[in-house]
Order: sequence, then structure tokens, then C-alpha cells
Amino acid sequence: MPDVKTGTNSSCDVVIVGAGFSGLYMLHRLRGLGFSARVFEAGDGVGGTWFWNRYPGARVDIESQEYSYSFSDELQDEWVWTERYAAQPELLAYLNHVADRFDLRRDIQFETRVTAARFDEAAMRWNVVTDRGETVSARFCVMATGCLSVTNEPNFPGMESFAGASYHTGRWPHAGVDFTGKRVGVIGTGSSAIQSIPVIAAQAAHVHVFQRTPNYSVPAHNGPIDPRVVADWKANRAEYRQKARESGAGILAAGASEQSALEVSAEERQRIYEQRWARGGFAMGGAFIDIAINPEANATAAAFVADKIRGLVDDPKVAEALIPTSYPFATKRLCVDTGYYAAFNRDNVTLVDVRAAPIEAITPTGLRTAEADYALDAIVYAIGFDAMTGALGAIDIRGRDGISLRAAWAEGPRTYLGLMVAGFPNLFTITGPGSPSVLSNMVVSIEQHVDWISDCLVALADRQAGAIEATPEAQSDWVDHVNAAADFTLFPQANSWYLGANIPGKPRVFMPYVGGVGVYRQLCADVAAKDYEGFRLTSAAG
Ligand code: N01
Repeated sequence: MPDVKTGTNSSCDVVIVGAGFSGLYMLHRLRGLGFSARVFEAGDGVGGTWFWNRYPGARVDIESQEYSYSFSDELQDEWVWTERYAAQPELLAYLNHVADRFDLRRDIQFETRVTAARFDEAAMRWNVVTDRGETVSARFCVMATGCLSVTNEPNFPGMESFAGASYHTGRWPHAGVDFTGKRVGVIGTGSSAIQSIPVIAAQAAHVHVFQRTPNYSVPAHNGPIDPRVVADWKANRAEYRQKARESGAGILAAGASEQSALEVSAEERQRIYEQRWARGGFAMGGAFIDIAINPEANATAAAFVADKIRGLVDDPKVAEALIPTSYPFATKRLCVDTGYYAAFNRDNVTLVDVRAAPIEAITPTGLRTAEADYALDAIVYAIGFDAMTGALGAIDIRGRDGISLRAAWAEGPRTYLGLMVAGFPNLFTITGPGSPSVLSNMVVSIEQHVDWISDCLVALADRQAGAIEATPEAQSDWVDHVNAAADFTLFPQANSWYLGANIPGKPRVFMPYVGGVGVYRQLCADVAAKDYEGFRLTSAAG
């Protein structure tokens, strides 16, 4: 029944957009606090990233027990991970289990995309519009839309003429793809490509890898989860979780060192890198404290990984082509692989440098570069996402005076703490730009944001305040701080998606906050403790 007063179909306290890790936990927390909430999810199931990214080899690259919710002891007791790094099907099963265990589905509307959200200043409510023609009125709106959920769409000339099959890693067919006997072209060499290439190569007749920029990748050393790890985690879980929350990246297995790469001898440095390489995963990134900030320190890590690549790849020319030279180590997202470099020793894998000879067109029979034609039966676009702002920009979000978020962010995203945007009262973004987000263990950052937002809504209710909004001054100061923090590091030196550099026309702004999850958590807590410093709280009437 439409609500006569608002002219909408229904109303609730909070609309949550997205049913991935963020949306599920947000719904659970709000319910526990007595708020009514509805979730809208474009997919026909829960899982977000792990619902869409079903490409061969997709798995998390943070150790499974760390990449999981900490909010429920019962959930942690009953769920047992099978691999050191869980694969996509297991992660999706976990999120389905969470949805069932906490009875979340009854408030989630699937196959429904939110197309617009408009703030009604007189009513102090958000009207959220879906592609099903429904409008829901809510006091609060939480964007749990994910940082890597809108794909970077390929637009090569001639794409529509291709007679074979085309896939995007970020929107993989649910039924899977059989590449047996096929000639496959993979475009891109980011995390998605690096995970999928060895698996596709094991099946396909031939794989051509079209590389524009090589990436640094470190071995995962994946395998069945060690029962000793499980036992240790069970015994010390609370302590480990707290440590992760207070750490830099929220990843304990990174073993972040306090030591400079330059204060040890060359032999000692080599020994430490070897040890970390043998441990696998992000341990390499945490080897020394100054890898991300000091070019000289960074060069030692880059040289070590380059030598590893030379050792892993038989053909010296191919090895050199796989070694990044145009940006510092780990300033593009570090990749974690299982057999990536070794895949280039297979007879059926060919590396093609599309920096030297760019892709000119997709043809009916394959792909043409400036140098040659490649016959292909299938093309895998592993070309990434419109990161961090893509999903928010896809929704027509209008705040005070009808101002659109797209317009407000035309020069790059501006937020206060990555949580709210000035001019958009009662609209929250989970792991939004300006927060540690993609530079951290996403689950740690998601839980922190969900908890902060939940506490905030309770605080508003306690104060009988109807609305909260970031002040423009606090937002400006925060944006300056986020930029200054990024400029203190080597990150801005890479043309990465962190900077929006992968999307033509996107403003170049370093979007995540590099200050670390522990420091950031404390900042957010301090702001709340100081009566929401930098925010304006208003009564329900405005
Ligand atoms: O995307 P990417 P991704 N012609 O943007 C190339 C997370 N993730 O899906 O560098 C030719 O990293 C592009 O080349 P260049 C993780 O945070 C996590 O792989 O722009 N090439 C690049 O090589 C990750 O960082 C996990 O020159 C083109 C590639 O495509 C993020 O998602 C697994 C091109 C895109 O790489 C994104 O990873 C997977 C063109 N026109 C992903 N356009 C795990 O947790 C783009 N490229 C394990």
C-alpha cells in the first residue's frame, strides 16, 4: 500500500544498498538495535564481490580466518575454512550461511537495482528509487555498494563483430565456462588475470596474455588450512582480532615490520625477503616499514621480486617483459598468485606486449594489435573496475537543494572520514573514498564502519536528533589530510585504479586513506566521542 503522506510505496528507518559483506552486517546490526531496514541487491543472491567474481581461480588473498566476520563468536566457532586462502565458492557459501544463520533474507529484495536516492529536505527523508519502479522512504540511507563492483567496460573497436565468446572477470557466468580446446585471449594482468591465467591455461588449447603493464605478484603458497592455525586462532582469536583492528592494514599475516630496509645489511635484507617470500601472501609487503614511502627502500623490494621472476620464468625475454619497471613496488595493488609466473613456461601460453604494439581492434576471428592478428575462440576481459566511486556514481544521488553527488564529485570524491558527504545528510558510505578501505583487509574496515554508523544512529536517537551531516569545513580538512597522507607515500607514482587512472576521463585523485586502519579507527572514535566533531546534528524538523 502506498504511504499517502509521502507518496511512496513503503517506508523504513534505513535503506541499505547492497548485500555483500557490508550490507549483510549492516542489516544484522540495525535489526539488533531495533531499526527497521530494507536491503536492495541487484544480484539474485547475497555475496557482492563473491557473487559476481566467479572467474577461474578467484580466491581471497588474505588468510581465510582473517578475512571473515568477527562480530559473532558463534559464527566464528561453527564455520571452518578449508583452505589457507578460501576460493570464491567457499566465500560465497560462507556469506550464504551468514544470511541464513541470522535470518537476513526476509529484509533483502534481490534482483532490484537502486537507480536514484533523493533527499527530501522538508520531510528530512531519503526517497530511494529502484529499477522496479518502487520508491521507498527512509530516514537514513547506507551505501554498501562495494568498491570494486562496477566493471570497467571494454570498448575496443570491432568488439560486436567477434564471433567467439566474450567474458568479463567481474561478471563471470554462474554456470562456469569450459575452455577445453579453445584459443583464449586474456586482456589485462591485474589480480583477476593473475589468478585466472594459470587455471585457464591448464584447460585451454592456447592462452594469449595481452599485457599493457606488468604487475608485481608474490606467491600465495595456498593449500589446505593448517589445523594448527585453526587451533591457534580459536585459542587466541579475540587478541588477534583486536590486533588486526589496531594494525596498519588489518592483515596480521602481513607481519608489518618496524624496521627500515636501509638499516640492515644487504645480506640481512635478502634473508628477510627470502623468509617473507617463503611465507607467502602480503608478508612481502610488510617486510620493512619504509617500502611504501622511501624510494631507495622500495627499490630493494622491487629488485628482489624482479630476481624471483627471472628465476621462475624460463625464457629470459619473457621474464624481463613480466618485470614492472614503470612504478615502485606495490604502489599498484600487490597481487598474490598460485603459479602465475610458471604459467609462462607452458607451451600453450604466450605473452603479448600491448604497450609496444597496442590493441587496435577486436576482429570477427580474434584480436589485432599494431603488429599482428591473433586467432581466438574466446576473449576474457580482465580489465578491472571503476573503483570506489563507480557504484555511487551509477546511482542518481541528490542531496540538499537537489545537488547531485556526481556534480559534487566532478573533480574527485570528497568525503568526511570516508563516511559522509557534506550536503548529503543521513547518507553513509561504507568503506567510501577517504577511508582505508581498499588498502586494508576489507572485512576489518567494513566492520568498523558498520559499527560506527550503528553507534551514530543510536547517538542520534538518544539526542532526539533527526539528522547528521558532515560540515564542509571538516570535509575540506579531511580531504586535505587524505591527499597529504597519500603524497607522503610512493602510491601516487603509479597509474593505478587507486587514483582512478584506469578509467578515461576520471579525475586523478588518490581515493583511499593511507593512514592505516588503527589510526583511522581511533580518529573516528575520537570524532564520535567529541559529540560528532565536524558533523552538524539537527532536529527531526531540520
Ligand atoms: O583489475 P585491475 P583486476 N588495454 O584494474 C589492463 C581486487 N581483486 O580486476 O595497468 C589493455 O587491477 C590493465 O592494464 P594497465 C584487487 O583489489 C582482488 O585485476 O591499466 N589492457 C590491468 O593490467 C584488485 O587490484 C582479488 O596498463 C587494459 C588490467 O587490465 C582489483 O580487484 C582478486 C586495458 C586491470 O587490472 C582489480 O583487479 C581480483 C586496455 N584497454 C581482484 N584496460 C583478490 O582478493 C585495462 N587493462 C585475490
